[in-house]
Amino acid sequence: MVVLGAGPAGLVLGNLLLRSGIGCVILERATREHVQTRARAGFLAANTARVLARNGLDAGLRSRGREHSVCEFRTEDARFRLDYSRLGQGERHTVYPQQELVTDLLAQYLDAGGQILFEAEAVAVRDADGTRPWVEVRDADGRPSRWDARYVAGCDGRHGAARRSIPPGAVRRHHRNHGVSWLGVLAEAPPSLDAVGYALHPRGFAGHMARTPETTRYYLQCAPGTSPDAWPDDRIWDELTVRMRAADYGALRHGPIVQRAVVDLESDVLEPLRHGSLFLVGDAASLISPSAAKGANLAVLEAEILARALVDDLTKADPESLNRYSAQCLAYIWRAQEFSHWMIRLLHRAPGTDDEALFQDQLRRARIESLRTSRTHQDWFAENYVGV
Ligand code: RFL
Repeated sequence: MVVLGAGPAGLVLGNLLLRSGIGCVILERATREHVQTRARAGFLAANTARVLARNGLDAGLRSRGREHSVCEFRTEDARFRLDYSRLGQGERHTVYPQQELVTDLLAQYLDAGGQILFEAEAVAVRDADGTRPWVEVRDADGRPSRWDARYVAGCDGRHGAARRSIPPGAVRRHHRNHGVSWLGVLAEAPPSLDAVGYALHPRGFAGHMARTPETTRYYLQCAPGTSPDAWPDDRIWDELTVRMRAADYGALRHGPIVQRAVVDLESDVLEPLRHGSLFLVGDAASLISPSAAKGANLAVLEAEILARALVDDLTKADPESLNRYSAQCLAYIWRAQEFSHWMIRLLHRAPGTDDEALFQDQLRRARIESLRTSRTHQDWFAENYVGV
């Protein structure tokens, strides 16, 4: 078995295959240092914690993750908080930076004797439509090599080799650019509030998400095509202060901005998630906008589903679960996409001032008001917000 990519998807899959005695190698384009320090997700759903726990992969999460269950909305009209551990299914998030999860998963994989090659870039997956696929690989010095397998798992993200290797027309790609961009920054500053903050302001959306007691992720809606360099630290803090209404609700805790990037809010889903002997997992299967913090959670869930199916196929000659893999994961993916799409329309004004934009904006305000006042709506929100 060849697994492309050492993100959450590839490392969960690698650990589970190894434990079941299935020979596998993980091929990772980046260095070990890079994958262990790449700051991305932080909010892990209750189901993700359960998947990691039942597979004995949650030691770090249990000791260093922090439970989280409150979000605070700051709107043109009001401020309100929802404690989602008291709503819906009563579940919480665990805040645990993705790079720490990746570090834990990698250490467990290596301790168990797992094989991984860093700086090994998959160039293409060949012969995936047959039963003897192989991966063309290039190392950091450009030297080629070849890895043969019974199956290949594409856990190499949206721009990886797995997606590129699928012939045109073999798989359908549903794609949507939501026309909204966020400047995402990581601040070396303690969180400013004890909740996820969603600020809806005439100047655009601003978001606040704790990562660790010393670091906080903030988001600022910005014009599509904006360069992150146009946002020096002072401008970021000034804009966050205005949009988060710090004058009314409490000052923000400042610190140096150590990472800044502009993210276009986009969604895509490939269908099916399989081409012959090649399976797509995590961001390679579906890209989901960060508006609802679902990407890493889906990656972990899909990796577990695929691992179980591969074990059935390879050790019991039972291909049924593998044949169901795509449909089973797509059901979760589309539900997450639907909620994430709903979040985008909750958090952003429609661009423009024409009749349609004004109409959409009144709908958005009604949506927020319903969320503020309706227990039924809050239960629905909580169930989808923390679930996958
Ligand atoms: P990853 O983590 O991108 O890992 C893919 C790995 O594949 C390697 N690779 C290759 N290796 C070999 N050959 C090639 N040709 C290769 N091409 C790529 C890469 O180097 C990398 O190591 O994918 P995976 O495992 O599917 O995991 C997906 C998650 O990383 C992603 O969905 C989340 O980070 C999304 N996300 C969030 N998800 C959550 O569940 N909760 C959150 O709070 C959350 N916050 C976020 C996020 C994503 C963000 N960005 C990137 C927009 C916050 C941000 C800012």
